[in-house]
Amino acid sequence: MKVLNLKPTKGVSRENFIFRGILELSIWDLGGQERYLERYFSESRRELIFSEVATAVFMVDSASVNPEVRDVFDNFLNFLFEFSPKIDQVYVLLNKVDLQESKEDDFYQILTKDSSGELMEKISFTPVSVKEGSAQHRLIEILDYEIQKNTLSMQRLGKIRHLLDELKVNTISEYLLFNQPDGLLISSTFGKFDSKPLQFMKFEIGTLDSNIYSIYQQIMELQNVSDLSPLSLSTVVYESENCWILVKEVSNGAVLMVVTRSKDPEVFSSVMNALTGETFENLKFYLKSSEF
Ligand SMILES: Nc1nc2c(ncn2[C@@H]2O[C@H](COP(=O)(O)OP(=O)(O)OP(=O)(O)O)[C@@H](O)[C@H]2O)c(=O)[nH]1
Ligand SMILES: [Mg+2]
Repeated sequence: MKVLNLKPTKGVSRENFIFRGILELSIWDLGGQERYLERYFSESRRELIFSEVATAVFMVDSASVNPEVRDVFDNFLNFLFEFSPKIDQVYVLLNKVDLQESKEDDFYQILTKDSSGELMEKISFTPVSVKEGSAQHRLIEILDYEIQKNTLSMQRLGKIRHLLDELKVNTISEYLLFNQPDGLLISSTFGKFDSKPLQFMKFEIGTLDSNIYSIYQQIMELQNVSDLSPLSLSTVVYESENCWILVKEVSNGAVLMVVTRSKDPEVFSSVMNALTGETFENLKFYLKSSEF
């Protein structure tokens, strides 16, 4: 929905993001207007723009086929391989395939004509649509591949998975750990658990838009409690007919979701204990990358 009203990117827009709660990204979105392209390729800027790139994505608008894009693509590849020689794959997304006038095949021809086999092995083309969600899905695949290549990330994921399994055994419940900013799963006692395209959204827990706080305040006054601690929505309990669902913030934008196997009061208290215990503290530790 947000895509519909986007303004053209001015120059380079930078954003930091932790993907799946594990991979620290520094994203450089390069605006595609001609005046900016000239700057990126200029002698004084090209090194700054193209060095230390871990993952490169080249996105084109397949609905407006333009043979001049080939020059831009060649420059992009040349400087990328010159200043970031470790790059082994470049991802080209042929966007807007949802439109009838989309000509991704023509674009593919323009971008690959006369390219060597060696170069072709380094480039992967995917027809996508931001509107339909397949572009976002492809980016997630690309970044998941980065996680898999990164030993440290895989080690951290292993430790986290182990801790979740430990919680599961002690409390007869299933555990799912989500990355709050994008709602993607970090790890779970179910293993893989995918979102459908366009289901990427923030994982938000409830709101405090009610008079709970003022009632709590009054009760504390009646009990003569002087230093009133603030209410926060770090833990929320939901109830279904046959289980409890608890959601608790861990750290670093991560939330843990617990689904109990039964409504047995003992199961509930074991979960409450687990969420304040040592395993939970360890989980916090492994999610804070700087301390690892
Ligand atoms: N139909 C359709 N329109 C899209 C799609 N993706 C983007 N658009 C539209 O295309 C226009 C340009 O999208 P942007 O994301 O701003 O394009 P950009 O490549 O970032 O442009 P620069 O910032 O100038 O580089 C917007 O009006 C979007 O709504 C898509 O998959 N399908
Ligand atoms: Mg843009």
